[in-house]
Amino acid sequence: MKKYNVAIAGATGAVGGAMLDVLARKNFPINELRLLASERSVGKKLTFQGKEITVQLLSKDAFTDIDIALFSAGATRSLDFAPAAAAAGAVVIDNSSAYRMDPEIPLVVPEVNPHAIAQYTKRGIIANPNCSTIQMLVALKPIHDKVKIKRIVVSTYQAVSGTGAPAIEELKAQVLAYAKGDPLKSEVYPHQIAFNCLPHIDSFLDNGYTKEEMKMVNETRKIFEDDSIGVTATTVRVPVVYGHSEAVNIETEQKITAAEVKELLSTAAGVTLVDDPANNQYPMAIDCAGSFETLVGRIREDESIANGINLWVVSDNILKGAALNAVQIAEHYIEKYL
Ligand code: NAP
Ligand code: 3JN
Repeated sequence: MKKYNVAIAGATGAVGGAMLDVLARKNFPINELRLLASERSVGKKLTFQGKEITVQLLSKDAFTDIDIALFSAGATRSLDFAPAAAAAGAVVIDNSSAYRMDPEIPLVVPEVNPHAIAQYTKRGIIANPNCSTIQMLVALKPIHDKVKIKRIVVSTYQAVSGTGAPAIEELKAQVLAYAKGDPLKSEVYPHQIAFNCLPHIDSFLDNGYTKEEMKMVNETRKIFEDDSIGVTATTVRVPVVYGHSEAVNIETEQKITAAEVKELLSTAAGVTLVDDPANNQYPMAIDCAGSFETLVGRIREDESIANGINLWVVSDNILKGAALNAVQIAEHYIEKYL
């Protein structure tokens, strides 16, 4: 089997660490693994499949002989270094929002639009969507193919790990302080996150929505290749460590029953149906942590309109929402294009 030289830009971060984990769990065919981060981490050692690898500086000349460069070092680093990696001959799979809406760059969820990967030749970069978009579209794609979705109304319940390690620490510290009756400190979020919900993810825009909400609108249209689909989102940060949950309401062109949706999703790629309310079985964030699957349940007809369905969709935001989706893109790329 052919093996590939892979670089991870942002290897010391939360998503970078999950990339190492996913590459190992999938036994990805790696020849050399090059780990890149900021000056702060140069010389640090990370372990991959029992071997220590020394972290090197993310720089424009760090990509010689690399076949695949996985980027998760933030949008600014992607803008600064991804073109150099592509020019050096690597295909870049970028986890940031830097290139997602660039018309020359494919935005890919392998279960949804793997054909778009072919467009990588234009710039040598493939974009990974936002975590909240990915899990929603994994669940909706089979329904969209069958009865065409006209409109999506989604509310998210997003885990603090989406903000990175300091946010996880802030939640834990606030829970401990609350239990002791001590004052709670908020540094990462503008308000207390413990025992609270913040309808505020990323910054606010002039239209009153947040950037996170508009990512869900615009990325859905690009991935479904349908600018007519109506999408409206409310994204909320909740005191959960891993796993984003979403209440998704859809209106379809043709009628589909809840039973038909369950049947469709029972065989859908990347989906596990967890829908047995009589036995208290439904998707929960605590059950998705570490899983490669998107869990879907609470499937029922929206009785307020002719053709409507409600679903509850849960997935590990760091895995399918970021690292796993990127590695799956890499798998498709080597299988079809390298
Ligand atoms: P994180 O834990 O803070 O890690 C950031 C990584 O970027 C670290 O490896 C860090 O290296 C590196 N980095 C930061 N500044 C750098 C610089 N100037 N030069 C080189 N490397 C630098 O963040 P994370 O949670 O892993 O998220 C990283 C990025 O992934 C986010 O900014 C976002 O763009 C993307 N992301 C996407 C999704 C999604 O929805 N698909 C979800 C989460 C995150 P040091 O350790 O040396 O500082
Ligand atoms: O907040 C979350 O749950 C997901 C966070 C995603 C994120 C965090 C920092 C920067 C992104 C993203 O992927 O959209 C970015 C970014 O690259 O803009």
